[in-house]
Amino acid sequence: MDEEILQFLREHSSAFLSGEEISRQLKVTRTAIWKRMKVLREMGYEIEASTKRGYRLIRSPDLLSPSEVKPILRTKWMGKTIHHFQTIDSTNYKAYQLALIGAEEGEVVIAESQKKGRGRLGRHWFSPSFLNLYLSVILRPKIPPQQASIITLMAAVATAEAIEKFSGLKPSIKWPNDILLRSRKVAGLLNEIQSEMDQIHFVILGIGVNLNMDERMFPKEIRSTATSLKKEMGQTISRKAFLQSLLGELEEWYGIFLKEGGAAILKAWRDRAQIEGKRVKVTSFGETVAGVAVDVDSDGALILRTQDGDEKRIVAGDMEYKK
Ligand code: BTX
Repeated sequence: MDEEILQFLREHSSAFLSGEEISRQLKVTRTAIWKRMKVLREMGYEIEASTKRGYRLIRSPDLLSPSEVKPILRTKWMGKTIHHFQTIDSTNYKAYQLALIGAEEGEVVIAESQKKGRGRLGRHWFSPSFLNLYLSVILRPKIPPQQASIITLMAAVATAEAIEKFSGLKPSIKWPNDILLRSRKVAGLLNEIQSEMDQIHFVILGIGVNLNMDERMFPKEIRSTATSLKKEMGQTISRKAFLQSLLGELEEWYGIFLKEGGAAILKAWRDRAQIEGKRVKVTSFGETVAGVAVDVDSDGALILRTQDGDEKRIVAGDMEYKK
């Protein structure tokens, strides 16, 4: 009902709308409208109320609800359906459940906060309210599961491009899927797939971007390794505007993948990551290996030359650069 009230107020933003008119249109009591207005104000909507004339919308908060986001989206199909939550366990989990019951390609789940934001390998993604972006996109590419990692690389490239176009700063990608500004993590990606032997059913692209967190807001344990766009740009970020940019880039890069194949994605990923020749340490399944990074292959695996000159292929893990 809140979305309907807002839609109605927006359509008449230059005039007052009486409570009676709204309650007639939405077929609810005036008391119910009054209660919803109170809730909307608590959410940050500035609504002028006059006993004689009714209600008027003065200003909207930077919320990521469909009624705020849809009018500014420039995508053709991505984000046409947005499932928006004030708070949720994890947008990835929700998107997965929706995909299982038939949600379509391009449907998006957004939350203002996550109680159990998920990182890779069961780790936690810090997801406080109203500051950042927590997003999961459902894709249904007709590709075999072996090619799924290229979709992860694609999402990393699209996120880095969105950050660059939005801020003018130059983010880099750190294997496997961290997006860094000045060597600090500004965004993380967690992609999950559901497939059978030779066909993917769906991919969930989970993306978290730190937008408006100040340094003191980060938990101590990640304060020196994480950053936000606000911190890097020195100004408050419009989350709506950033979301518009991110969905635009995701749609474009996914289109490039479908049209030109994985090679175009891999090239863009390599340009961003500049991994070749870097001295690194990788922890994978409890084992730590040091060496020089050679490349990332089309499956997203890291190729490492170890101190004994052997080449190792590492499919999953955490990488650190060595000085
Ligand atoms: P990751 O495992 O590479 O990174 C998780 C690690 O990053 C944590 O262990 C912690 O050290 C650090 N960290 C936690 N929160 C933050 C943060 N906000 N900023 C910077 N560093 C942090 C990365 O996993 C994948 C993250 C994906 C998050 C999105 S949000 C939308 C979607 N839904 C969901 O549950 N997860 C994804």
